Amino acid sequence: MSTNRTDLIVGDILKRIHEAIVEHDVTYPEFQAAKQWLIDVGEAGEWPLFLDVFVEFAVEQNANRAREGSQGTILGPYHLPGAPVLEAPYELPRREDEVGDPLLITGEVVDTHGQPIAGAELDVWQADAAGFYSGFEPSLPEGILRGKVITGEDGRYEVRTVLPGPYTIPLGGPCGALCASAGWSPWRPAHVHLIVSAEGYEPLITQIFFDSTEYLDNDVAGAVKDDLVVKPERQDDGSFTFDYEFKLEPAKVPANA
Ligand code: MBD
Ligand code: FE
Repeated sequence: MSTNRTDLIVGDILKRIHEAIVEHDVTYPEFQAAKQWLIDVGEAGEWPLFLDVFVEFAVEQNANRAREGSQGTILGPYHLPGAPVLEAPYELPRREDEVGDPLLITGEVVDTHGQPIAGAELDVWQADAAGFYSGFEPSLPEGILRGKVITGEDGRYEVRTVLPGPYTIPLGGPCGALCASAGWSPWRPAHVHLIVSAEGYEPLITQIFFDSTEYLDNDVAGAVKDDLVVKPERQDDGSFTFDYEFKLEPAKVPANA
C-alpha cells in the first residue's frame, strides 16, 4: 500500500474521473467545456466558493464523525478573522437602516458534562436580509454583521442581530452556471455562522438554521443537520429570539504527542 497520500488520494480521484469518462462516454466537446469551466472558476475567484459548497460537507462529516458535544458543520468561504469583541448589549455591527427582523440569540457554552464554560468566545457572522456578506459584497460596508461575544462567569452569552436572508450562489458566475446547467438549486437556507472556542476545548465550527424558512431540505452546500435547526419565538414587539446551548468537547491531544 502506498504511504504517499498524494499518490493515494489524487491517484484515486483521477482513476474515478477516468472511469466516469468511460461510463458516461464523455465526448471531446464535453471535455473542452469542462476545461474552460475550470479555467473560468479560477478567473472568477470562485474556487473557495466551489469547494466549500460542493466538497466541504463531506470532509466535515467525515472528520467530525466521532465528535462529542454539539454538532458542527461547514465553515464556508465567508469567515473573516479579526471581528471586534462586542460589549453589552452585544449588537452585531449593522447599518442604521439595516433591513430584517431583530433577532436576539441567547444561550450557554458548556463542557461535555454540562458545566458552564466562562470566557468562551463566539465568533459570529452572517449574511444580511438580502443574503449578502460584508467583506465580499462591495455594496455592504465592511464589518457589517460580524462580531465576537464572550461568555460570562455563568457560561452564558447574548448576541443581538437581524434575521439573515437565504443565500444564493452568484448566478452570473461559473458556479451559478453549473447549477443552471445541472438543474440544481443554487440556494442555501438562511443561517448564522459561529465558531465557538475556549481554551482546552476543540473549537466548534457551526451554523444555525431557522425552522420554517426556505431551502432547509435543499441546501446546495449540504450542510443542514437536524440539531442545527432552531425555532425562533416571535416576541410582542415583532422581534425574534431563541436560546442555543453549545457543548464543547475537550481539546484532542495531537496523535504524535
Ligand atoms: C455560504 O453562505 C456558506 O455559508 C457556504 C458554506 C457556502 C456558500 C455560501
Ligand atoms: Fe454562509
